Amino acid sequence: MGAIHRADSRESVVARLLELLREAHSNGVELVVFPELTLTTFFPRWWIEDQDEIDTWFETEMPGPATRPLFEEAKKLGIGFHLGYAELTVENGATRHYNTAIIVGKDGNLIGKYRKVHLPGHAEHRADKPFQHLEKRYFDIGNLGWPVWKGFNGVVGMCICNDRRWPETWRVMGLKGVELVVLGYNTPDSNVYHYEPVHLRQFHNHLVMQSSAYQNGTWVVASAKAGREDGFGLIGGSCIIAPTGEMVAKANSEDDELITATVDYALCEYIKEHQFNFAAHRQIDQYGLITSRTGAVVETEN
Ligand code: CDV
Repeated sequence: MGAIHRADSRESVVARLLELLREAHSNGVELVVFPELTLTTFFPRWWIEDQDEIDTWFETEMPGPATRPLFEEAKKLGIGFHLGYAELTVENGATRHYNTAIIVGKDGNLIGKYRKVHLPGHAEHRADKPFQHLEKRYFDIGNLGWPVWKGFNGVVGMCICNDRRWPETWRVMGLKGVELVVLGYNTPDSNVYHYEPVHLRQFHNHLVMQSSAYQNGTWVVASAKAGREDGFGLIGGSCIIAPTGEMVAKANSEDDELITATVDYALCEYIKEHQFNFAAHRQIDQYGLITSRTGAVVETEN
């Protein structure tokens, strides 16, 4: 997806999604993957104090009035889709805000929902910075884990943006036999905390997804927002990665653009049965620290 500006309405974004959906359908596509927080600009870049204003970036129902045409058109065309959005809900009497994604099947029924676990950024206003990254202020930590579902002739899972940088995300789904991970991301073209060249940010983006695809024998479809939203750049670089770790399709524009690939699940088996045969080679009695310690502690033997 190209840029979505602060003033753009949900309806105007959905009109763009419908165009992509129709183009995908005419190309024989079965599943379309839209980005993280598809329906709005990447609002965590702004410090907003008024909770009512913050809540205007969130969806209280899915589908709602603005998104229903997308669900209806997808069902009519018999095409599935993945959509990232900001979710406002009430759980056990408490209001919750999640960075959420769903997969809808070709029959229009919900296949699954995921809520982002690894929220990046900070919660306080950093007035000295040219932009903010306030996911830790605006969202609650996802509480659904990393489920996988049968769908699209395989085993499908999701993660969202910063989740893709963490090996734990992928290994949990890998241990559930995932064959296709779909994800959306909004990666700013500069680091809010320190200088980092754009080429390095794009390199890391692809590096983590290609290595994770290989290490878990899964296809990855990664859908970015790109271009400049109200002057703030996003790296783009949407791509489709095979279980070998090889990239088989990549966006080359910063606008709305369809890229496609045919997913051959036999390639998952090739990796899962040989190099990354978990049952044959994993040594779980050696991995305890991974779930018992959060931060690194220097712990030498001498
Ligand atoms: N939306 C994100 O999660 N963005 C992060 C940035 C902050 C590093 C990312 O991993 O791309």
